[in-house]
Amino acid sequence: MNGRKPYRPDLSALQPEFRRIERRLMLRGALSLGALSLLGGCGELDSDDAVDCVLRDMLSFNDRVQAWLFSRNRLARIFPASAITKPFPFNAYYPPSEIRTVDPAQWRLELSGLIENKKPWSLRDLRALPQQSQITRHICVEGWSAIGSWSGVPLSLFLKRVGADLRAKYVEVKCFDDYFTSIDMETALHPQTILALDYADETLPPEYGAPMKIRMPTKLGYKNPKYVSAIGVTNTYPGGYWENQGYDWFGGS
Ligand SMILES: Nc1nc2c(c(=O)[nH]1)N[C@H]1C(S)=C(S)[C@@H](COP(=O)(O)O)O[C@H]1N2
Ligand SMILES: [Mo]
Repeated sequence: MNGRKPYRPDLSALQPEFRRIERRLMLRGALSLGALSLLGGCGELDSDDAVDCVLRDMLSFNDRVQAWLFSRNRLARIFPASAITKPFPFNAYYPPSEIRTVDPAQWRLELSGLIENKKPWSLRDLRALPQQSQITRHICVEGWSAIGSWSGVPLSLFLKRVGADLRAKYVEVKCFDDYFTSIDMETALHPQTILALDYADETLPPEYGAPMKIRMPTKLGYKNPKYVSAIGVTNTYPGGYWENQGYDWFGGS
């Protein structure tokens, strides 16, 4: 494993600032953050725990606002081939020497949850569906972005094909390197969300998630799972590898 520390928002650092805002709001006779904390079920703002609770509520409020602003019809920017970043960077929660691979002939995409036909899919099955290409920008919260070219099966088409409940809240994704993430149904059905099988017109290589990654240019890097092994449709919040360590769940880009 590498020594990278998981990202946790340092809420304690916000405490003094938070208290100041609280005081100012009260001076102006506005609804105080203390009142807000009671509304949100955080208890009275007399302890640091309660302040922490309100700050956490705000993070989840932020998730809801992002979801509300998101539109299935708003497309991420498309770039010309000349803009492609070469070489495209590799990133994972481990170094390249620990990249895991599978035999493409053995690989299956497992399906679970609110899906009528849970028959596992082979790569051949996926290649037989209509494919779509995109040249888009991938943005990683660690401070880099890169433009790449992917193609594969639109996830919306796939979900309809297998009889997924499209009114469900979440699509969860599991990976064979033990990574996992989950997205809102709205993003799953976005026209630029694809089950990517190719990178730069070649079979997706191991470093970028072979044999299949889910590419969604409307979401940050950590929401774009590589090495995908299973997809589930559910109404129970599934979380994610980085999301459970403090990254925001919606993760729009
Ligand atoms: N299975 C898996 N998917 C993953 C990760 C991972 O560690 N494992 N890292 C995420 C992060 S933080 C980033 S920035 C991108 C990197 O994708 P790339 O190697 O194609 O640049 O993969 C995402 N998907
Ligand atoms: Mo990332």
